[in-house]
Amino acid sequence: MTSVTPAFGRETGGDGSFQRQDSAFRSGTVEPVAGRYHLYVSYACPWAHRAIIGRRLKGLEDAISMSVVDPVRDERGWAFTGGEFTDPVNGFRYLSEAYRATDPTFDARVTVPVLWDKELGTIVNNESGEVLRILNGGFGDLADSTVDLYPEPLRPEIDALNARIYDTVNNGVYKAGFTTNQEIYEREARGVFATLDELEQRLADRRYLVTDDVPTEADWRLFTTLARFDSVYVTHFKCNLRRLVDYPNLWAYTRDLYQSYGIADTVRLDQIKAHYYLTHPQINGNRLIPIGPELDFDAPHGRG
Ligand SMILES: N[C@@H](CCC(=O)N[C@@H](CS)C(=O)NCC(=O)O)C(=O)O
Repeated sequence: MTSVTPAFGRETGGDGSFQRQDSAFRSGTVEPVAGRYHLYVSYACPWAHRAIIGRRLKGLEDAISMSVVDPVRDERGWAFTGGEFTDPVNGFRYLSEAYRATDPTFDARVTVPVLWDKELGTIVNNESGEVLRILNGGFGDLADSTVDLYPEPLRPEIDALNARIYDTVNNGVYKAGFTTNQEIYEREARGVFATLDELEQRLADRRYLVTDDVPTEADWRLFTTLARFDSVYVTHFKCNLRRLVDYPNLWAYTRDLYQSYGIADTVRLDQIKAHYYLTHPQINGNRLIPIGPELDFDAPHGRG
């Protein structure tokens, strides 16, 4: 019944579970200097999507440059393959070059997002939750001070939501999708829907997870998973008890966020689908990209 073939090398536990590696570079310090920092991202990746959204919401697109890796990668990892996927800052061919410039002994998995310091020529931080905090609070007058994704009085509630949503939704879909163990798959997949069911109730009488007025960090961290849910996680990661579109509140909430603050432009479903369906051959051996589903993110959301 169960198989324990390691699918992800060092990120596979002895029981076939997926165990995400810790991010290696965790400095929280930036100087609010325009043009000094650079973001390396993938539009495909839900973690990098947090950083793309933070940069947009805080009005930091002129102050912090950004380059995008090709969503389709091989065993050499994220790459700049030309065209829209180039690195004008360092001319890297592979994102691994940024990691090795920072730590020549680095030999773990190279991930996005990466916040890069052009002056020091090193990675500042490669943990997406921390990068989002740095974008929210670290850039002083360069950033839009009217937007605060992590307001002081709301922090305990945001932290609690983040912890639950990280474990059972953001990373929950990965734990369900990447495990080689049937029991772990079932437990993790059911856990995803237990949380979505709860969030569906929560969003019945409030516009956003924490407040009615404005989205916080907790909303955007949930959003990047929901935006990928029906196109990828239902099929590719077998989280198929329900679809996002089967949840009236969660689906309307997703459209509400999608249609606000110029976020639509950050959701690149073509790159998202290409990445997942083409680069996990252990899950999708024939590397076909599904034609659907047809989703209308622009349909009126009727919230707020
Ligand atoms: N803890 C990291 C995780 C980031 C992560 O795992 N990103 C994935 C893409 S979704 C990645 O870069 N994977 C490397 C690969 O697929 O080779 C964070 O939140 O920043």
